[in-house]
Amino acid sequence: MTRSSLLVERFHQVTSAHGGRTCATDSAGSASFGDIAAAAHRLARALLTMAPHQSRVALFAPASREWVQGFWGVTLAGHLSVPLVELHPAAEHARSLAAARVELLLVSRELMPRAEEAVAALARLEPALAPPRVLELEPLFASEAAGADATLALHPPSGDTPAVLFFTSGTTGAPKGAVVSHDQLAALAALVAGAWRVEASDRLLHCLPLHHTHGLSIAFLVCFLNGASQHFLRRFSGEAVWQELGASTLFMGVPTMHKRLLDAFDTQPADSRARWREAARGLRLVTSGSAALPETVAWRWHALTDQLPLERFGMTEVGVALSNPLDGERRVGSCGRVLPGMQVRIVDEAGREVAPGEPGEIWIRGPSVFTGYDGDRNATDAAFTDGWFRSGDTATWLDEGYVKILGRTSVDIIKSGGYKLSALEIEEALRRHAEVDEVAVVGVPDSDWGETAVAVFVGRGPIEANALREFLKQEVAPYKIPRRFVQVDELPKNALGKVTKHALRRLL
Ligand code: MLC
Ligand code: AMP
Repeated sequence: MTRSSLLVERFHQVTSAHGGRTCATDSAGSASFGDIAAAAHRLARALLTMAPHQSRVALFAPASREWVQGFWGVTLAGHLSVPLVELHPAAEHARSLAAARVELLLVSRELMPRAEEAVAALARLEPALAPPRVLELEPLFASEAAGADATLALHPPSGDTPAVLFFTSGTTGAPKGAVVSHDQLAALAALVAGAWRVEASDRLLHCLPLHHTHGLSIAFLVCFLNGASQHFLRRFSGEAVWQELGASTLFMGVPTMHKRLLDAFDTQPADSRARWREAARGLRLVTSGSAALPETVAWRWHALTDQLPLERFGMTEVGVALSNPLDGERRVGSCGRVLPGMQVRIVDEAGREVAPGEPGEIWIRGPSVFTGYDGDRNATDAAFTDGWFRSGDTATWLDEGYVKILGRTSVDIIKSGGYKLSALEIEEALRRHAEVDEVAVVGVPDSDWGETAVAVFVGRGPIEANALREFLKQEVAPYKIPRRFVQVDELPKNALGKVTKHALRRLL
């Protein structure tokens, strides 16, 4: 028999040990661990009264105390959380609701009009699908919700219960739903907190989106489950981060954020620079992940604070596999060494370990590796070999066990500002435009975003880039919209008629 959830066990330990201490703050106020626990229990009981069995619950709230309470309410009820974000247009929300077969949609009051648009878009997309029941979040925390059974006992779910479904871009067009269980999240939080010594004395400045592993598992859960407090910024802004940094001990970001912070710093007058420098120097730890940290950015942080950011390598399906050490050598240009508790191989095409200095694909095994792609057994089976998750990243061993990431093996995966984009998903969206005949999306290097997506297309007539941009705004998340559109007479193809993306990339 599977034991009960370590995630829920840890939640109870932390909320009782730190009940009166601040857990989460946002621009509107503050909540203690005790406040969060009380609200989450009320929500869980209301949810279980409405949906007694493992249900799929989408959470649509800004990064805030309410989001934290909503997440734990769904988790304590043993339901599966499907985190949605404000950034996405109704059409993308509708596709997520349909793909995840969401039964309940929990919405913060202010986002209710957006949720209604999403449900209307869902009805157009899949008229035969039963729409989710839409519930306003706030009344469910405030008191026992109407009809909820206040005496309902909350039994901890088992450790293998699915906890979160993350949509992640793949090489097959539509995003896949990666499902992570209670114990996998608990394992990730324990491994990372151990390596970075995250403790109750820490305060994280949280400005990452909560629909991905970095913001939800690596930042939010690692801190929450270790009694650290966190301040939520609704969205990243260099100015707002600098203002809050002085009261924080931890900052976790993607390389684009680090670069923007340094660029903002450089434009300040001397007195602000002095204050900001002091704030940055007061941080215990700055981490970077989700994309390669440019060496220039790492050294600029060092010049400012005498500390290098701690770079680590993670993945939705994996958690964190490699990390530079907290105390030892933080090596610029490397993601560090295998995180204790995880296993990593770098292999050639035949699955044989490569020698140090040789390139190969990273394969990963460990307690935080995900359960599988939702409802897609074939894709899940195809992602593993002998229990090892094949990452799709090319890397090489440096000396002393350090690893360097060299890039993605697939030309169809683009990493822009830390978001993973599928070229095929963007191409499919563009093909829905009546005037687009053929299209190929490729990633090109960019000093701010790491990489950006460029759409090269053949039109049925001349098409303005702005028309395509406006069209895509209704279809996909804004960060998936290519930053450049190039109209051509024809796309380069091989003898089989397939677009040669490597050749195309060289032309841009
Ligand atoms: C925003 N835009 C982007 C973009 N982010 N375009 C391409 N790539 C991106 N990443 C668009 C905006 O919609 C806007 O379009 C224009 O660019 C300028 O926006 P901005 O206001 O300057 O950007 P901002 O909204 O501030 O976003 C920048 C950012 C954001 C860096 C804060 O991209 C971000 O939050 N990135 C983090 C992604 C993340 O958390 N990844 C983790 C995945 S998990 P317009 O049309 O309005 O001009 C993972 C595992 C692991 O990878 O190891 O961590
Ligand atoms: P995601 O699928 O959005 O979780 O993104 C995971 C991917 O981000 C990995 O497969 C890598 O391609 C990339 N990534 C994460 N951390 C790093 C890093 N430190 N350096 C280079 N690439 C990274």
